[in-house]
Amino acid sequence: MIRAEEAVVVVERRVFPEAGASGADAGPLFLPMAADLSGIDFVIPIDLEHPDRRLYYSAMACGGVAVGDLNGDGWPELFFSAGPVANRLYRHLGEGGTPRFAEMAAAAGVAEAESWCNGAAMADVDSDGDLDLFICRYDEPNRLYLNESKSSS
Ligand SMILES: [Ca+2]
Ligand SMILES: [Ca+2]
Repeated sequence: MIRAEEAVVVVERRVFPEAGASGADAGPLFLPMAADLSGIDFVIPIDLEHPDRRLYYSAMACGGVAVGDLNGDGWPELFFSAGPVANRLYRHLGEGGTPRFAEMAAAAGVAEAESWCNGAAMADVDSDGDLDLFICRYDEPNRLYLNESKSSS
């Protein structure tokens, strides 16, 4: 299990060593960031009492991640499909500097707390200029959520 304090967020852009002239001298590509700083405290638990616990033995166990600017403010949101627990949608607070997020899956209507979700993608499916969210669910139909952010603003 990954502890919340081990959650990693990119805090600095670096060039991959193969692409840059300075190579490995540039230091690490990623730095760990504490959950209390980022606001991302998401953990997929191992719930041995869950009715679908058999999924831990297959590739269906873990969730997926989708990243995109859902509200059009120029900052990327993070969506985690979460297997045995409710999904998480972290809205980027857009403050610059250290990235900070606020969880809003239930408010956005994408928590899917009763489903075992195991994948996600963002794309502008209806060509209205905003990203929509596709969520894969185990043993039930997948769901496409059309983003209504633009129509409600
Ligand atoms: Ca955003
Ligand atoms: Ca759209």
